[in-house]
Amino acid sequence: MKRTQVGIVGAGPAGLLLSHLLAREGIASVVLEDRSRSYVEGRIRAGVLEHQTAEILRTSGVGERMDRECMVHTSIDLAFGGAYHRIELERLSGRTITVYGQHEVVKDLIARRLEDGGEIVFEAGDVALRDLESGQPRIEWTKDGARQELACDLVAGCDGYYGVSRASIPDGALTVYDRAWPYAWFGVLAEAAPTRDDLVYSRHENGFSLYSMRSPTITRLYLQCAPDEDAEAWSDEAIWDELHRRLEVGDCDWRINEGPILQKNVAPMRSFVCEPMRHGHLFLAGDAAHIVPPTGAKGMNLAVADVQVLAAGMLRFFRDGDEGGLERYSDVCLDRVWKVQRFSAWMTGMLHRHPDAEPFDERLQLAELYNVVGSRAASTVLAENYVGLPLEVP
Ligand code: FAS
Ligand code: PHB
Repeated sequence: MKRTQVGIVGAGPAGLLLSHLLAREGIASVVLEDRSRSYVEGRIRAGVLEHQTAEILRTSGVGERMDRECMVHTSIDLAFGGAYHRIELERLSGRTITVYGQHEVVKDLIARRLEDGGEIVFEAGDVALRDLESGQPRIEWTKDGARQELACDLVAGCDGYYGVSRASIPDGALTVYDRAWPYAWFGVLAEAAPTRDDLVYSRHENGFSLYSMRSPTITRLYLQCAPDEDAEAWSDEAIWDELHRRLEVGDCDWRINEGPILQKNVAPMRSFVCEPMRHGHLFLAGDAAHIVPPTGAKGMNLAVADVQVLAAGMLRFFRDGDEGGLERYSDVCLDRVWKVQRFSAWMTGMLHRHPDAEPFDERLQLAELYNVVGSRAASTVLAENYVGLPLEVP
């Protein structure tokens, strides 16, 4: 039977970064991914890296292309009440954000792991976790018709919300907190040069909209829609009309560039946390343990924070035989997870049209937004959370 120190399920940002950080400390791992390499590298997801996400990529030696191709932003704009309102992130928090697609981070991490001789098994079907509570956990999968098996000391479940890892934990062992939001995001990726430097979050009477980007030639845009919206029912013309309507508000002299739509899809919005983020020798990280609505641009950043804590705990375990870091892993991560859940729910509640909102609720929502942009203290709270709260890795 194959053997390694850490079996990692999932080749998204969490699994790949964990494998990379462990390898830098001489700890062996095998990553098992059920999709193909091209699929995971082509999956368009997050776009905004917190300060320390960019830093850990840079300091761990996988930030070169990011530094060449990314866009560094010092502000974001909130559009509401017929006007634009700037939140000066760097002036208020001393930090900036890095705009660089998650799929680019995934490409960089895969390339580096393979360059370093790392093992990533793509198209690993029917992954199953065994003996998680014993001293000898195992992972099974099927590849090219043959059932494979891996013995490992520790298992990292980095396989996202729909993965097998959390589902492998016995009923009753987890406490789950779950909220489905009454709307979704209609995501559009367009071959159209961005025409504005900063991201725009717009609260409009028709619904929320977000203007973002991926490169000097690719714009990333979102429209609030119903959870069961059919993306294919929207013509390109209808999409652009609604984006212009919701984003080019008031006296703004700015127009979105139109261009070929490369991808469009509807992503449901959920807030989810499972506690604890560990069961026996299985450690959950990233979306496998928690989901946040994307309004705060936190999903991937939270996954990156988890695996920095997990890698440090695993290093103490393998190097010193000290389980202290692993024993505190869940508590340390959940402290941050709930702060980020709060921020993401606050941003979401403040900017989206709620189907059952009363007129009073809508005026309260506007008052919340005016309070944020009218108070240095309130806009500093937004800025500090948006660029990323300091991460203490024990
Ligand atoms: P991931 O889901 O990225 O990776 C998990 C990996 O495990 C995947 O490659 C999957 O194929 C694999 N896997 C799943 N089940 C498996 C199994 N049984 N066996 C083996 N492998 C398995 N965040 C933002 O900040 N901004 C956004 O705009 C944004 N948009 C999103 C849109 C969508 C549709 C989704 C689903 C999420 C979005 N997110 C966004 C959140 C997203 O970026 C996640 O937070 C981020 O991908 C988390 O990374 P991981 O935890 O590594 O999980
Ligand atoms: C993105 O660029 O995809 C993006 C940016 C900010 C968000 C969510 C998504 O809050």
